[in-house]
Amino acid sequence: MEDNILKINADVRTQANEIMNEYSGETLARKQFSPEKIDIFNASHTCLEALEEYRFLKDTEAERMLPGIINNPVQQVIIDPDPDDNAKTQFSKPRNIGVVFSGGPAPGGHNVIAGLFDEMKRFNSQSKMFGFIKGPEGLLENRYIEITAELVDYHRNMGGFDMIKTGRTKMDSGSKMELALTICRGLNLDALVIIGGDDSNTNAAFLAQHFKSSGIKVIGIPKTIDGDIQVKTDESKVLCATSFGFHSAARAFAQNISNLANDGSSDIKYWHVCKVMGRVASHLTLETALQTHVNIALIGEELADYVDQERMAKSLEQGGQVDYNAYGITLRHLSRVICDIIVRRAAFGKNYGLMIIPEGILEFINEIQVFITKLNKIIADYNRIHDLDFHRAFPTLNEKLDYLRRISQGLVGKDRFPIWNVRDDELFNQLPGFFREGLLVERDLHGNFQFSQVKTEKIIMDMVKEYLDVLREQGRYKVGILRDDYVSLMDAAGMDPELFAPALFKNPKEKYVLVKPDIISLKTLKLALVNAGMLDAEDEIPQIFINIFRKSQAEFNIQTHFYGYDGRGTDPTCFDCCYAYNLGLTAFHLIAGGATGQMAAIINLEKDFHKWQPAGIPIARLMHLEERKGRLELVMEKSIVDLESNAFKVFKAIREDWVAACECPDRFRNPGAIGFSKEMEEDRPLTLRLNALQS
Ligand code: FBP
Repeated sequence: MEDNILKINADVRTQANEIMNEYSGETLARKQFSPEKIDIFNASHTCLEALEEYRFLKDTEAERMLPGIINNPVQQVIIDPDPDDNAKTQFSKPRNIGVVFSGGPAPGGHNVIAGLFDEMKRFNSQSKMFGFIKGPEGLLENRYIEITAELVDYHRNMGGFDMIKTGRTKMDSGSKMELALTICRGLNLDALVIIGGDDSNTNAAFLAQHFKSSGIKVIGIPKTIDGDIQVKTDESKVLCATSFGFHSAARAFAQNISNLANDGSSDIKYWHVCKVMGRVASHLTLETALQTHVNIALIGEELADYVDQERMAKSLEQGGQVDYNAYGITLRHLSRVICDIIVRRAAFGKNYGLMIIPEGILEFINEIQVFITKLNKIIADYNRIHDLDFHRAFPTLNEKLDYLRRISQGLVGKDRFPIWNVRDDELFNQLPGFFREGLLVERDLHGNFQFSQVKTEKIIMDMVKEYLDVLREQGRYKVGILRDDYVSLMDAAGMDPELFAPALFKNPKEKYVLVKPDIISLKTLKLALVNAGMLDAEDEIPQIFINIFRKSQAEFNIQTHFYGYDGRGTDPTCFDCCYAYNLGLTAFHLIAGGATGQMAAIINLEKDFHKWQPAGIPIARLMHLEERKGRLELVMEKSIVDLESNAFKVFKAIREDWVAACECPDRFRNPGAIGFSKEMEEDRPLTLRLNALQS
């Protein structure tokens, strides 16, 4: 290997490097693209106008902990036609602005910085921007770089957060906030912009409160591929339809899944099972399903609403009692729902397909949710009481299980009713080892359960496989054979297809014929032929019948895929480039207008670009108490899929078509690659477009 490298002469090496360093035309177009600015930002000055018609309830804990920002109104950025001298000074004074990425990467992040940078420099070329390295950790450790025009230009419209990296450090103590304040003061910052998800915007709110008297403004930016930052007022007016990054990630997942659809429906032997990121919420799954029309897409939020009607009816019939166990879906029942679709498709010759499972689905499955909540508390309590972290104290699964067992036996703590009882212990130990390990995985710094680390798809698909085996044994899982194929085969073998069809098939006249349920082996095949008088008991089964029987036998083969990190790192769609860039511009105008504790947002995101309206949303009004690390904490509320939304209702109404358990062809949709041209701006999340439809 080394020898070969040495043999390349310098000229070849230079030319080779040039070839390999060329950008594709697409990437060049992307780097040179200037996202359109919302018209307001072409004005020489803007001001902030309070929109009193947008109202939110106040959380009493938020009121107590964030008194300095709780009364912020929703503000829209509007043109100031006649700015006074003070306003002009506010805009043109040199500023120092700090910026930090926080949480998982999301496509478009670099454009937030670009928008903020361009606008800051437009008003004063002496202004400076500092980027803290590796997220809030850099802020606490005073690690930063000055962001230059070259750096910004290099990253325009490009994916990732690599310009200044990111991290998940939580601002969870007064001392950390004081340290952050000291560092921001040291840099003489006028403002700090936190580009992050719900937990990072929670950080932003607490920092805004803590920094209030210092005059340093703190502005949050709605970032996350999960799409779970959505803001509606009490009257359901949409202020922020989604976070930036959501569209790009969903489009990237959709493109990959659509490639699988091409492969899967060509070499028709696999069910492709795709786990898709998104933490608790299934927004990404819903969007990806709408983009690709996969055969099965599970929406966690819907499963939580599930009622086993059969069970309920039975219990009411028997004793007139409501059976509360009928509420909520179990893993077992979920696997039955999936099997039903697999079997129905197979009957039409489609023993293959595509399925999407949201990574957070476990949150909506009662029996598992109980474990997650209880284990959260046990781990958090242990960490609070002991010097050593739970996972260091009990590094192996067996040690962890042993600790749990001791809790259930009352040997740990003094609770008469331990949170982990003998029944929990028994049920938990019935789960496979890999899954127990997954449920015990370390929580992230914010106390979130790390869904991305659990092999959810494996536990579900193992149960599916098990039940399909049962159905196969019962003769209910079979591959339908195209009648024309059957006829050709019989003709070629010199047999009369019409004569034998009634003995072999339960639906001999249909376009897809299904071998009778009681024919599940060569033995039962022979029996059926003998009973029908087509064969003598001593005769061998003619090979043609064996071939037909084999064609009807259903193998269940799966390929599993995980889509997450790839979508987080994709280059942004044109929509996200524009959205994120305009969020950066908005952040500057909020700062110049004196706002703090606000999250920059674009109202009317679901509508055409010329209707976009920059605004600031009071973060404190989006906060509520939530169980984190085993106790209640004030955090920004995540939004989950609204089962009353148009997007979900459309999906629900259409999904049976996508199952395509009929003679029809599959309905897969190819959304195409994430391209880059001016026209692509109109390509925006389908969920947003559907939600904006008027009925
Ligand atoms: P954010 O909420 O920080 O935007 O991160 C989103 C996400 O990509 C989730 O979809 C996923 O569950 C999680 O991050 C994975 O986190 P990690 O990077 O720690 O593996």
